Amino acid sequence: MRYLVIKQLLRLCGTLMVFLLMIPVSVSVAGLIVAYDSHNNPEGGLPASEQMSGVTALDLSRGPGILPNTSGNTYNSRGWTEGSVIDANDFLQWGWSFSPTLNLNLTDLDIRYDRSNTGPTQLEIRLSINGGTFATIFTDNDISSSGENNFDIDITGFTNVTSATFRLFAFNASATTTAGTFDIENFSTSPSPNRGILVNGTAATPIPEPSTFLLCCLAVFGILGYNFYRRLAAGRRKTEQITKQLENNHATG
Ligand SMILES: [Ca+2]
Ligand SMILES: [Ca+2]
Ligand SMILES: [Ca+2]
Ligand SMILES: [Ca+2]
Repeated sequence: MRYLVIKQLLRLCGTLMVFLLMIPVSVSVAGLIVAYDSHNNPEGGLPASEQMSGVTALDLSRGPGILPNTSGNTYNSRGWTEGSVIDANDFLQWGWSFSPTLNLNLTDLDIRYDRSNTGPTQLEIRLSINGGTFATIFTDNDISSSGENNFDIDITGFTNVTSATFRLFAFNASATTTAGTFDIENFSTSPSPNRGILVNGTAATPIPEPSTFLLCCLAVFGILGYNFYRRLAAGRRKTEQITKQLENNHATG
């Protein structure tokens, strides 16, 4: 009976070892990749306020066709085209130039903005990953002059990202002078009062050491158990031999 229980335990050990070997070597962790705390910055680029460990963030910056608007507290710009299509030079830009993790997968973009009464009424956000061509990820044909939140813009189609450049092209302003402005505003509530742009995603990280430790423990337990099982089996065979011998002696005696 004891011999059968040990045999079953050894089988279980083997199954557990195979199961642990099948566990993937990394796990996905959801998180913030870059975020920007919107401040007026007449000098130009605004560094990211937060970035995922190891990521080299790009500044929030302006294309050559727009200018900083010096009034107000937020990242405000003027000089947006009055045309009904985008001007290739009138954009805001953000993102990151390097990520050490090859398995960085994007999930969503959160952004809050507004415009002045004569500011641009339409916009388009485009994204380029790993130095590739820009793809449109979001359009807004009615920019609110009192401010609007745009949560969870879907960017799940962008995977294995090492670098990313977002460009927001605003257009269809009714004045390109100081009056026609567009600015990034911080969210007043969730996801954070100190962020106006957030890019989220998942990163693959190595699985922690405990699985390796467990595997070693199981291997040691398996070897010890196997030796014990062999000794027990040998003892059992010896007992059977002696019993058989005694029975033979009794039969011939
Ligand atoms: Ca312009
Ligand atoms: Ca504003
Ligand atoms: Ca809108
Ligand atoms: Ca979000």
